[in-house]
Amino acid sequence: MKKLFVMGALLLSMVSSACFANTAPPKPFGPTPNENQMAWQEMEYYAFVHFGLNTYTDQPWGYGNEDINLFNPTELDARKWVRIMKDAGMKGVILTVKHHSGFALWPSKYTEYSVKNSPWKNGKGDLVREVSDACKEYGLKFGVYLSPWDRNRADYGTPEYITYFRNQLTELLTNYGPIFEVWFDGAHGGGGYYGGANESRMIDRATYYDWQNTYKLVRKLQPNIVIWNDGGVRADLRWVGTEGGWVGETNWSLLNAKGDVPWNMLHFGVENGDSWVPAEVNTSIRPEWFYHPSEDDRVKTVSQLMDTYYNSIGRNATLLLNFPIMPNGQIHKTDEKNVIEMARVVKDSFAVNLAEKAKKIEATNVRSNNNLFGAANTVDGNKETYWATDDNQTTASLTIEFKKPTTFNRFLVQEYIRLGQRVKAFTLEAFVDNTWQEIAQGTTIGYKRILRFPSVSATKVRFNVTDSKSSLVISNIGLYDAPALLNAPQILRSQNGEVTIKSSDVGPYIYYTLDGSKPTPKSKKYTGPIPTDEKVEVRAITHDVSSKKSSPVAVEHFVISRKNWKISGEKDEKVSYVLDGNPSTHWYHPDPKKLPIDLVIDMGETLNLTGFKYLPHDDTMWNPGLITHYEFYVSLDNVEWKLVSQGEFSNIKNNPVTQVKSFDSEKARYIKLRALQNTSGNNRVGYAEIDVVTM
Ligand code: FUL
Repeated sequence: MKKLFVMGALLLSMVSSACFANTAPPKPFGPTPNENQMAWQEMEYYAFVHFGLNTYTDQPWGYGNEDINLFNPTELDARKWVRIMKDAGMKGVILTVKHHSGFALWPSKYTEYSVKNSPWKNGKGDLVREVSDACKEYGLKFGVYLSPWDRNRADYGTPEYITYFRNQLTELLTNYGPIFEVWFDGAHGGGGYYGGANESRMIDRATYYDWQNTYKLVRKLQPNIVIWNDGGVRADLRWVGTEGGWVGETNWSLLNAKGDVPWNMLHFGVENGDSWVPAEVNTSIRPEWFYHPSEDDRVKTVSQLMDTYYNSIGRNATLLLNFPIMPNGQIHKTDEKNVIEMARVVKDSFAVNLAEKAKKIEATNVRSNNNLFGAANTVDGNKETYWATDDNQTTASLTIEFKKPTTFNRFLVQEYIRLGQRVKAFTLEAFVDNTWQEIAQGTTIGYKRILRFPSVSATKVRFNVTDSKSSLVISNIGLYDAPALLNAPQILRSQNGEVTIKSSDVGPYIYYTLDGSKPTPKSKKYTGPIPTDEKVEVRAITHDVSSKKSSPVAVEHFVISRKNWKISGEKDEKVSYVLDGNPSTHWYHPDPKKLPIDLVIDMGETLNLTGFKYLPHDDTMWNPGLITHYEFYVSLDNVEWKLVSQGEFSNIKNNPVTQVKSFDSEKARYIKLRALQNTSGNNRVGYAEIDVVTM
C-alpha cells in the first residue's frame, strides 16, 4: 500500500512538472521595454509641429532677438490641425513649444519673450493650451519639444538658466494634462542674442544641463512619459542620426547606458547593448522644419512619404512627421493632401492579411510542442500571443500554405518585444512552380519589420529565422498585396552607357522598349542595368500584376554617351558624380576660390552642340550652392574659347530641376560652364549632372 502511494505521488509530480514545462513562457532575453516605452512604441506614427517667430522671419533658427510683434496668426485653428493629423492616422502630436530662439508659445510666467506679449489674441493666446485641448477632444496624445538651447536668455550658460529651464518644464508638465513625450533637442550653443550680449556661448552638453536631475523632475511630474534626448545622457528614446526619414535596416532597440554614442549606434542601435533605447525617426514633410514659402513645391510626395513609412515604422522605429505651419496659422493644403493620401495608401496596403486566410500554418519547432506557443498564434490578431521555440532553439521555419495561389508583395513580422529583441537574420521563400525561391531577406525584426518585394504568386510561403540571439518569440505575421503606386518610372543612364530604370514603388514590374515603341506588359521585363551605346530612346512603364494596371509611359532620349568624357584639372575622385547619370550624387568644388568658378570638360571627340543641361544638387536645406547666373563656352582645342550662351537659371532655387539651355549649333570638343553667381551667396558651387544637347 505504502509502495503504491509513493508511486502515485511520483507520477503526480512527474505529470505536474511536465505540465509546468509545457506552459512556462520563455524568459525575457536581455533588456526589455518598460510600460511607457511599450505604449509609445505602439503609437507608431505621430505629428511634429514647428511654428513660431521663425515662421514670420523665414528662418530655420531664430537668433533670439526677433520682434515679438511679428507673431500674429490670423487663421489659426488648432482643432483643424489635430483633425488633419487624426485623419492622417497619427496617434499624437509633439508641439515645438520653444525653439532655439527662446520664444515661448505659452504665456510662461518666467519670460517676457512669449505669446503673452504678442499681438495674437491681444496677448491672451496660449497655443499649448489650444493644441493640448484639441488633442483631448480628438483622442490624440500630446507632447512637447522644449529647446534646451535658448538664444534669447541673458543667463544662458550660467546655472540660473537651468533653474529657468526647469521652471518652464514644470509649467508645461503640470498645467496641460498628460504629456506622452518630451523632446530635448541636441543643438547647444553658438552665436545668439543672449539678452543683448550678441556673442557666441558654448556649453558642455554632457554636464551643463544636469540631465539626471531634470529627468527626475520630468518623471515625477509625468510618470507615464518618455524622454527623447540626442545629447550625451541616455534617455528613453534615441535619435537615428539623420533627419532624412530613415533608420538602419538593422535596427536594435538597444544602446549602452555608458560611453559615447557615435552615428552608427544611433542609426543601427547596439546588438548587445545593455539598455532598451528604441529609435524614433523624425523628419519633416518639407526639406526644412519651419515654413518657408520657397518650399511650397518641395513637399514630400506620396511615394516619398511611403518610403519614409517603410524606412521607419517598417524598420522597428516610430515615425514623427513634421508639419511646418504657415504664417496664417494653417497647415498648407499640399501638406494636408499628401499626408491624407499617404494614410489611404497605408490603409489599402494593409487592409487584408492574406496569412490569416491560410489553409495551414506550421512551424519546424514549437516550444514544448505546446499549442499555447504554436505557429497559429502569429495570425490570430492577438498581440499578446506568440509562436515561440524551445529554449536555445535559435533557428526555425514557419510555413504558410494557401488554398490557392496567392499574390502578395509585402511581408510584415513582429517580435514579442516584452521578452526582448532577439532575431538577427531571416529570409522569406515562396513556393512557385513547385520550387522554393528566396524572395526577400532581413536582419533585425523588433517591434515591427515590413519588407517590400515585387509581387509574387505562390501556394506556400516560408519564413526562416536563420540567426537569433535566443529562442524565437514571434507575435504577428502578415502577408499583403499592396496596391501599386503606379508612377512613370525614372530612367537614368550612367557614364558608361548603362541604363537603369527605377520605380517609385516596390511591387510593380517594369517593362521597357529601346526602339521608340510603346511599352506594354508584353515588352521586355526590366531585371537590371541595360548596356546601351550612343543614341537610344528608352520608354518604360510600371505594371501591377494584381490590378493589371500600368503607369504612364516614361521617355528618355539619350543622344551621346559620356563614356570618354573627362573633367579637366580636377583630382578629386568624386568629380565623376557630375557625369554618373545619378541625380542623387553630386560634387562640389573642394576648395572654391572666388566666383566665377569654372568646370571644364573634355568630351574626347568633336561634336555638333546645340545646347547643354545642368542639374543642380537638389537639397536647398543645407547651403547647396546652386548656380543662378552662368556663361557657357565651347572650344576645339582647350585654348581658344567661344561664349555661346549666358544668362540665368531662373527659379532654380525654388525648383531645382534640370536646366536646359539651347544655342546655335557649334562644333566643340571642350565645354566650360562658368558659375557667376549662386544661391548661397558664398563661393560654394555644386553639380549633380552636366550633359550636352546635340543635333
Ligand atoms: C533640430 C533643430 O535644430 C531643428 O531646427 C529642428 O527643430 C529639429 C527637429 O531638430 O536639431
